[in-house]
Parts: sequence; C-alpha cells; structure tokens
Amino acid sequence: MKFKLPELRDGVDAYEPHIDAKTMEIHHTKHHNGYVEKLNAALEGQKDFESWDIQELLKNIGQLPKDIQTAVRNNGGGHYNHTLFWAILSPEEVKPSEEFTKAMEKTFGSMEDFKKEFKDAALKRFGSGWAWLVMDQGKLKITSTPNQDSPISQGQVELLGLDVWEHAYYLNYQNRRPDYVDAFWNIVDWSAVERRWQQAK
Ligand code: MN3
Repeated sequence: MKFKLPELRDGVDAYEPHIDAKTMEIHHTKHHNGYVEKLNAALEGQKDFESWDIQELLKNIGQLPKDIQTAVRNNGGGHYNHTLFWAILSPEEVKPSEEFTKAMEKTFGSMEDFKKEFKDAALKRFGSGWAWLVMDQGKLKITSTPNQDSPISQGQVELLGLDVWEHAYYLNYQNRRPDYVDAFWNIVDWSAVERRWQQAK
C-alpha cells in the first residue's frame, strides 16, 4: 500500500493563536510528510505486506521482516499518530456530549481532573513522544508513549492524542510545554474523540 499525506481539515491557520500557522505548516508538510515518505520507502518491494493498511502494520510489527521493523514502528507510527492528531483538532473547541462527559467523569472524577492527569502525562514524557486518552480493555485510560510509538501496537484504541515533540510547539512556546498543553484544550474536537469512543466501546 502506498501511503499518502492526508489533507488538513481546516488549513494551517485555523488553530491560531493556540497553534500557529507556521508550526502547522512545517509539522504537516515536513514532519508528517517525512514519515509518509520513509514508511513507503521501507515497504518498497515488500510484496507480502502490500495489502496491509496502517493499523494492520502497527498491530503486527513483529511479523514484518526484522530489517524494516524499526522503520515501520517509527515512520508508520508517525504517519498514524499525526493523522489522528489532525482529525481531533478543530478551530474552536467542540464540546463533549453529556453521555461522553459522564463516562469521563466516572473514570477520572471530572473533566478538570482528566485534564490535570493528562497534562501530567504530557509533561512527564521525557524528550519526544505523545500523551494519549485511549480505550484499554474497554476502559478509558490516560497513557503516554515515547517517540512515535503508538498505543495501537499495545492493543489499545487511541481516542485523543497530543504530540509533545518540540517540533509541535517550539516556534510559539519554546520551552513552555505546559502552556502548549493548556492551549490544546481550546481546539479539541470532542465530537471526533467521541466517535472513536463509540466505535471502540
Ligand atoms: Mn509531530
């Protein structure tokens, strides 16, 4: 399968001032595109895996030839994680439904508690990686991964992810990762998160 860079739903400047247009442009056309190109290069000539989609590849990294496993983990993960990240962003926050809010409150206490715990996961991730809200064995859970590792490779379903690589925020926020995490909530499309939750339940 030849993988392609997906379009941004709302364009590069839709998330100002929370994520600036320049960061979005570089993040999408350079970083994400780089993952797509390197993933395709790693899979070049791998006839046995031609029909595999990105989820199948990341769920079964161990079945791939040893010499391409790292490339698929990093670049396939990069492609998959960023595709999800763009899909849960909105120019303005789309509020969660009552049903989803209740499920979140049952697990985390309140949406504020959830945000606190999520921020903690995002700040404790040393170096590059991601903070996640996932479904794990049918339950809502906060987790984080290093580099471009994806929860899908651990059998979890990603509902919401935040890229905490410096390339995701450094132009605007420099070392202030906490401010970037706080700003993120202004542009989360909870309806997209909730659709993933409904499918994963
Ligand atoms: Mn990134």
